[in-house]
Amino acid sequence: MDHPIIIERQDRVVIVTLNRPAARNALNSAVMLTLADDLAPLDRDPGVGCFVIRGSEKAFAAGADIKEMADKTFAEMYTQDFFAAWERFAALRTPKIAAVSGYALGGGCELAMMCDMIFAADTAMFGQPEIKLGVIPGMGGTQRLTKLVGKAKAMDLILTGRMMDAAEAERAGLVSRVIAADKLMEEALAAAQTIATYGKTAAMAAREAVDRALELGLREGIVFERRLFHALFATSDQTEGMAAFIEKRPPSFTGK
Ligand code: CO8
Repeated sequence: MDHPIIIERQDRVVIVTLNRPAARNALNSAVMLTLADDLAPLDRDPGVGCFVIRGSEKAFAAGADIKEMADKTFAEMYTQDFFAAWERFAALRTPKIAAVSGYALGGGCELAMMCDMIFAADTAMFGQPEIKLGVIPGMGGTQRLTKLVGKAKAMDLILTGRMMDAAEAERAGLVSRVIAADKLMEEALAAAQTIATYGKTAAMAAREAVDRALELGLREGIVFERRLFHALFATSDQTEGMAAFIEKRPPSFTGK
């Protein structure tokens, strides 16, 4: 059996390719557990500054694996806490970019939303079609999509099961950039490489602070941000970054 994901390294960037193209990258337990297990040590590696998650040209991922789920009972789903391991992927602290080409449906859209940014090819199609299968999103879709695009669009997508294209997804605020399909990886890698040149401590703190905006009230969020900002003055990257600016030279960050 092919490995469910392929991991490649380009300097400080790790490219993760979902590798079930014949099944439109349907997200089965093997994909979930391999992603969580294989990315955990890379997340802790100071030499890794950014992840790029991609699928195939046709499908980023067409959702949870319906064939794997179809015969499960409530008791099996509940006692196994089916899909709880996705939280381990969402909790990775290294910045992660989803490079979405083709379908990002159901769990595929939810996986993209677990990333910090979504870069969409102009071929990308997003949707939460679970209602058509007699269920609802189960990997965070009702929560993350609503936080990201608001109730109006989230209800529309989740209740009708329709797809939205990349342009609509960008207008809705789900997607950071829409890119010609043949330039998607080039642009995603360039952004990942830029992020990876910065200090990993600052990059982790930045994404953690932005994420908190989805969970905290404004006052607590601003205090959380300010405390992290203060804490970064304990890093040599702060000394280096500010000295480099004053000395008019490029900084050299170490993540320390
Ligand atoms: N699961 C399993 N197999 C899939 C899936 C899937 N989600 N999507 C596609 N496949 C398989 C097809 O069965 C087909 O297999 P085979 O060749 O053996 O017949 C193969 O991939 C190719 O698929 P198509 O021929 O349909 O390819 P098309 O290019 O014509 O269409 C689509 C692509 C539009 C993506 C279409 O395949 C489709 O609609 N797929 C299903 C999309 C969907 O409903 N996704 C939601 C899944 S449910 C979900 O994600 C819930 C998440 C939360 C669960 C949490 C549990 C706790």
